[in-house]
Amino acid sequence: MQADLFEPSGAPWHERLSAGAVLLHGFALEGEEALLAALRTVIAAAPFRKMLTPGGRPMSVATTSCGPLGWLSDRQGYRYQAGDPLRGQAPWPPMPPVLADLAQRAAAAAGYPGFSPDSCLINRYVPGAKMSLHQDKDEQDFSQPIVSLSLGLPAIFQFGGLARSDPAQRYPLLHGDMLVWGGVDRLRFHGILPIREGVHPRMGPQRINLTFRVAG
Ligand code: MD6
Ligand code: FE
Repeated sequence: MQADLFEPSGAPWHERLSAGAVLLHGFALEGEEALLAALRTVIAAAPFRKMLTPGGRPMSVATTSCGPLGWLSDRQGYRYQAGDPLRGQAPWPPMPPVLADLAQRAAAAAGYPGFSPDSCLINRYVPGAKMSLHQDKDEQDFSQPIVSLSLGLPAIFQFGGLARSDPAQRYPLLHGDMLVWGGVDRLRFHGILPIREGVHPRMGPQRINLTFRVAG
């Protein structure tokens, strides 16, 4: 247990970033083993692959998904799809209950009760990989939040405004942190700065981010 992530009471520290966004420090550390085992199952079934941006360039992160809908990017654009093109349009692996339950509990802790994701996008970053400023706007229903789980190497999260040119605040995201956002912040631009070199004691030289969504 990393005591410095917790208040003296032992309670995980919930940090409100804005009206609709809450950073739940260390929220996923309890039950970490089951969570990582579930993640390994998903990755073994549907391996990470590098998708192409609509412009035709490979993304610097490698991606897979679980749940009824998976997220895709290619020259046709971004979308959610029930079949995995890498595996002959086979269904994406089911979302492990331990992951769905964690996402639901995080959403509730952040003020979004009843969250029931139908998609979990999994991104793997090696040192140097990044995520440029973007909006998450491929989902059908913006009344539902997005719940993100960070594992492995630390990242700097950029939290911008509703216009790409708005100034962005920066927050570190550490192993076990969860970020929940929705409401008035649902369409804010955000991104991840290039991951710094390092080796995480549990995850090795990588960062894995899971984002849970109601996509369909
Ligand atoms: C990442 N996250 O943390 C990328 N999107 O690697 C996202 O793009 C993201 O963390 C929407 C909500 C939370 C997120
Ligand atoms: Fe995003």
